Amino acid sequence: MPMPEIAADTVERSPVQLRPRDLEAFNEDGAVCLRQVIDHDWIEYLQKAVETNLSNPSEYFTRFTRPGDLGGYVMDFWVRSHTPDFDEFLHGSNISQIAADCVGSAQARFVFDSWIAKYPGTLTRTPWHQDWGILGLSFAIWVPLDPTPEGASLEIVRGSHLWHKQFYEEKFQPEFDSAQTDISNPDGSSPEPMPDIDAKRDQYDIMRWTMDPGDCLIFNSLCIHGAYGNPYMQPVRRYISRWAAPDAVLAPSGKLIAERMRKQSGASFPIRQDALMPFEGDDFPLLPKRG
Ligand SMILES: O=C(O)CCC(=O)C(=O)O
Repeated sequence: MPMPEIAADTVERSPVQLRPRDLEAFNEDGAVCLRQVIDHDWIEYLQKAVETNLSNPSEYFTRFTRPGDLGGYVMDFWVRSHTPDFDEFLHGSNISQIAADCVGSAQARFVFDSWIAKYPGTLTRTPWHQDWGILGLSFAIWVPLDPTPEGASLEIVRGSHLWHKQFYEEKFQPEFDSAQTDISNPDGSSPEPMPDIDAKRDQYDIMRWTMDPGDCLIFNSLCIHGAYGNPYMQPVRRYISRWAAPDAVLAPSGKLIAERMRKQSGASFPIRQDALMPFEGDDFPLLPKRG
């Protein structure tokens, strides 16, 4: 495995503080795009980390495109514990400071991470979905590793985290058992299938951003989000870390996270899908705000 050329502790950490208007957008719209807050040395570091991981994928590596499809859409999960360079980034960069600002606390709970690469010509889209599994404030920090035009960037339905509705996407989220509801829908109903947003795009307030390396997009996990493939000539890669407030707990719908917890702590660890479990163990550290 090639060693990264820069040592994590030699990379400077840029001070960054979310402004009141950033927090307002995060709370009200469900997402905020911060411009040029991640050092470019760290972006290079992450680009290399993705390539290192790609040459030795984890058991969670997934290819969404099928043989014969144009382009390629691939991702790997829980990469921090598989490829230590991601861990270096999480501990050495200002990312935990950004996360802690979002929860208004001195620390934020790191939950898991992933990267996604979509190669030129990919038609396969990231379907509209919500990220379930955590009860309490939780969000993703989506860090583009390549220039990412609007047409390949993440799209978010403004304010959909406040609808108090759970939607599932049957093909993309087969692990979600529709009985595992986290939120009481206002009408007391169960999670419902995701509406066909693309068929009625004009009826939704869809936010999207052209993004460059150094930017990041923070979005509430309950926001409906999705993305096109990659109709451009260059690959688009992103590193996504998922965070929660220190007091957030694993929700009934967090089956994938619970399975991971069980795997890490031995076969005797119970998956109690009926209960709300605290996040435990080295996989889910509380990372301090710094800077
Ligand atoms: O970047 C993408 O295409 C999808 C990211 C996403 O849906 C997520 O992180 O939950």
